[in-house]
Amino acid sequence: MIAIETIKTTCPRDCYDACGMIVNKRNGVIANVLGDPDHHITRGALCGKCAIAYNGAWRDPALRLSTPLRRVGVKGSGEFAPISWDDALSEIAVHLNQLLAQGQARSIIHTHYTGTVALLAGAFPSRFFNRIGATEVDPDTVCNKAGHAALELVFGNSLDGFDPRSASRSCALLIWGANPSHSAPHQDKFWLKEARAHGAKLIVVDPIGHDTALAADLHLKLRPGSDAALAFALLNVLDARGLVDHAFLAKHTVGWEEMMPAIRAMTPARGEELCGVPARLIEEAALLYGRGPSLLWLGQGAQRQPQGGNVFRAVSALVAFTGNLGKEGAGFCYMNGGTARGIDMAMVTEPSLARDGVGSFSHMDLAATLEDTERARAFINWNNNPAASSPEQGRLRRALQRDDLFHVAIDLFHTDTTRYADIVLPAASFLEFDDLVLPYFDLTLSAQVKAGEPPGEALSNQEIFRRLAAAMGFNEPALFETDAALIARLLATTPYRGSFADLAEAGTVALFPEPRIQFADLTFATPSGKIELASARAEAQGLPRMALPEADAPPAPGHLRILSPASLWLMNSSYGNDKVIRRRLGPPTVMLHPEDAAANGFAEGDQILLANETGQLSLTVALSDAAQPGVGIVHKGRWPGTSPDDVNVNALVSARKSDMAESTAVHGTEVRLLHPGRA
Ligand SMILES: Nc1nc2c(c(=O)[nH]1)N[C@H]1C(S)=C(S)[C@@H](COP(=O)(O)OP(=O)(O)OC[C@H]3O[C@@H](n4cnc5c(=O)[nH]c(N)nc54)[C@H](O)[C@@H]3O)O[C@H]1N2
Ligand SMILES: Nc1nc2c(c(=O)[nH]1)N[C@H]1C(S)=C(S)[C@@H](COP(=O)(O)OP(=O)(O)OC[C@H]3O[C@@H](n4cnc5c(=O)[nH]c(N)nc54)[C@H](O)[C@@H]3O)O[C@H]1N2
Ligand code: SF4
Ligand SMILES: [Mo]
Repeated sequence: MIAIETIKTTCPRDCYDACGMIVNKRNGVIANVLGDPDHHITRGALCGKCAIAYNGAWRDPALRLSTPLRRVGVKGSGEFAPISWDDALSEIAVHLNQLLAQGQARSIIHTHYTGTVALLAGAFPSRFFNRIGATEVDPDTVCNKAGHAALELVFGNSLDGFDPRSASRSCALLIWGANPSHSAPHQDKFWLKEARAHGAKLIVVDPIGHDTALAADLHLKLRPGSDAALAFALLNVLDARGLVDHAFLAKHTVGWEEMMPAIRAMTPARGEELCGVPARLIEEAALLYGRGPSLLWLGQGAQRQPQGGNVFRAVSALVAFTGNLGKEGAGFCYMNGGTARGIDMAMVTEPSLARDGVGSFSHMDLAATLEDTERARAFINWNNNPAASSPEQGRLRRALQRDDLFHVAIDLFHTDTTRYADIVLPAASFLEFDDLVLPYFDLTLSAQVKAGEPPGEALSNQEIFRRLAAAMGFNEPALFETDAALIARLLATTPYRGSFADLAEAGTVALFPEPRIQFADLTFATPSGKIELASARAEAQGLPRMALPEADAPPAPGHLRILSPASLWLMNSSYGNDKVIRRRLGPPTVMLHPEDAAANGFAEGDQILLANETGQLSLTVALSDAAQPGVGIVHKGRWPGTSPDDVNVNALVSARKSDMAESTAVHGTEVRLLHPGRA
């Protein structure tokens, strides 16, 4: 008799879709992991990358870490020997307790991010780091912090987005600096198509002609970093065509009058000069969006520019000038946080454990900090792979070679980062324990359900830090709270009235029967209680009082702006070790516009060397009209160790910060194009 069992669970990766999944088990063993045909987003198939990796590398016992390891070779050599959990945890505890006894808690640096964004596995370990008073590398600074900071200035909240279900009432969807065809494949395939079938026009603002942009009604293929100028040009048209909602401005905003001179000066013709977008398209886009109600999806690409904060302040002014808020079919979304669903992340992270506070610095300063023997004595990374994902790759890896930096890495796999660790701890994957997932696009709630046993002795992040807390001799109950107890407490704070077992059966539940109206009461957590288009708070932070109508200068001849957005086949650097994924990826390429390639003497398939003061990277040339002159595309996330010169695109990315919140300016990276033989 074959025993068949089916378990519903949820993909907890850093992805807009939060897919529902079906795990089929045969005789107690996972046979396959599929998309849930009944899930409202997924409707059957997982994305290509997860369909491969969750049935490949993530369940491959030969690739998964299954026991704690201690380094036996030189740092970076990748030579390790298995040790017991007791030995591993007591060695870590001895090191950390020594630093605490010396008053050096802040020199314990930890970094974490997107391995899983489920509530417990993504955040519970912060309790431990709060308790010891360690220094956290501010995770959002490598991804989206400039955008958060900008939206907080303008609206008082960056984590309250539209409810995607409201799109059925919208006349236009404006997608600004996101690529759903890669980063939200199911929203692309279903949500966008259905909104358009209901009559919404789709406008995409992106320097790349990606699949979502090509399918749009209008694609504004602007120069990278010229978004603020484009936003002002759109506002110019709205003003000239009488599409500004003056009643809304008067009642719910402050500072709009101060923007008017710059708006009146940014004619579509001037916009075309600065952004490279034909004036006619600027006119058409403004008319479509301005008619409303319209939704604005603020992706994460545009705010990863050197002036990304300014860009977000300028673009979000479109919402205010057209009164696209507080009503059906209108709004903007960067991402949806927990508050509207009753979840307070402090319940998971327990900041009150930090009796003497904690430290924090920008991810852009990671390499410089790890080089510093005073500021960094121990380094713990969990849920991330900085040797692949972080800027200043060469410098970072040299810092990781420091013999006097005690490094613990926690991962499912041996990565480019674990190579440098003193102790490697094996983590259980999301298929191997229960958790809660709070999707960040939809306003739903999902269960992550244990479907199988972890390989060997691997443990969930939560369990690792509970055991480490015990090894350190701590006794605060919050450090030992069980998963079941915390899940039950969290569930009780949401509008959902079932138990975890009920949720596990359902998979995903809607928490609001009707589409939630974003900012329904039109009150804002800003000092004035209104949308702040001009802001004294910004001035106090040393920022301009309001958004400026600026555009970055295009690169000099012989130089390229490199964009390194989400790859179709990778999730950040995850899956880069899956052999099927690697076949799909092919050799590492830079996508060039045919005009650029011809002007610089390159043809399809040629080898090319990209170089700047931070580093260099050799790649194969791929020609595509998706690029534009002056812009090269190198998707993020390949494993350096799988590339011929042992680096990926982050070898070229400097520690430059954007204008707000010390956040990444990765899409502002400029390089020279060189012929390898002649370099
Ligand atoms: N050039 C360039 N670089 C970028 C970006 C870019 O646009 N361009 N984007 C940036 C962005 S947006 C982000 S968010 C960062 C992301 O960077 P990271 O957060 O470092 O993401 P990954 O590289 O995928 O690393 C996640 C690691 O967690 C591991 N993991 C998975 N599940 C678990 C688990 O349950 N427990 C533990 N302990 N580990 C687990 C995975 O195996 C993987 O090694 O990268 C940034 N880097
Ligand atoms: N397949 C896949 N999906 C992913 C990820 C992945 O690595 N792979 N990563 C996940 C993570 S951590 C994140 S943060 C999200 C990110 O997903 P998105 O929000 O889609 O962000 P990105 O992929 O970084 O970039 C989106 C777009 O921004 C554009 N862009 C770059 N510079 C500019 C500019 O100056 N102006 C404008 N208007 N656009 C610009 C790029 O061309 C790109 O098409 O995706 C998540 N989903
Ligand atoms: S990464 Fe995104 S698209 Fe892929 S399975 Fe997970 S939630 Fe779905
Ligand atoms: Mo991200």
